[in-house]
Amino acid sequence: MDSDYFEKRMRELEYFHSLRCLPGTWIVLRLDGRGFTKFTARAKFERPFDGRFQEYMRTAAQSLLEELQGLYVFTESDEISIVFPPQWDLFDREVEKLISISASIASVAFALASQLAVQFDSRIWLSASQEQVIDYFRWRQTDTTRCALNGWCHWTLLKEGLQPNQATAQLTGKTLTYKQALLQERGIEFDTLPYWQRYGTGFYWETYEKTGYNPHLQRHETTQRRRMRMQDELPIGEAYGEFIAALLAKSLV
Ligand SMILES: Nc1nc2c(ncn2[C@@H]2O[C@H](COP(=O)(O)OP(=O)(O)OP(=O)(O)O)[C@@H](O)[C@H]2O)c(=O)[nH]1
Ligand SMILES: [Mg+2]
Repeated sequence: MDSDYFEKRMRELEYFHSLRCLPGTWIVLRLDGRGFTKFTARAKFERPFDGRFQEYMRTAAQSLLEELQGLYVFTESDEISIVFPPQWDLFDREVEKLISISASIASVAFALASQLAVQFDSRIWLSASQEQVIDYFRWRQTDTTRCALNGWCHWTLLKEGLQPNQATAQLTGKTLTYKQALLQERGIEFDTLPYWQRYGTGFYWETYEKTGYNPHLQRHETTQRRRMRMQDELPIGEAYGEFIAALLAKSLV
């Protein structure tokens, strides 16, 4: 067989390899821990929230921001969202690369930090609109609060001896007020629980000035440096939208 022809035929079957994220769009990668309900139970992490688990998630989020040079990364529960500006062109915006490499980075960072074998999946969210990116992050933050309240109620009822299906039945269709009251009756004030549990944690780049001595010129000089900043008390609601808008705007100047 003609080897060039053979090579071409084989390459053609790498069917998705030419897929790229649309030019000029904002890209968000969302990563999620695979089977973390079972994994966190096996590894005996505290329920519904464990500070150590959160540290490992933060390590994975920071690693993504660093390796992929994103604008902003947000983490809550077992998920991480990272946003890239329209002009970002790492890996030529190849879909296969973005998904597989981001999942590898998060899995390895979490696994090395925790010494536990884990996997993350990854998906791509695209939009040409800056407003939609803001909505995206507000959506994930709202989901964080909803899941935190449900998680606290669920595990509180289980600790009282209910079976998972009984706890689910008791909570299904109930209002936020009902759920908050359920916790309050048991001495848990939802509004005073740690911020990161209710609203997530963000990381972004900030610039700062560093003064050092230049031995060649024999004088002190001030240079602009960049460092990663953690925000574990994120603004909420509209203020969170403004916070995201300001970060996105910085990438377009
Ligand atoms: N114990 C404990 N569990 C946590 C913590 N943070 C997240 N989780 C659990 O992680 C799970 C995340 O849920 P999902 O992503 O919907 O479910 P999953 O089991 O990971 O399944 P897939 O994502 O579909 O693979 C939930 O069961 C959470 O309770 C934590 O701090 N402590
Ligand atoms: Mg998961």
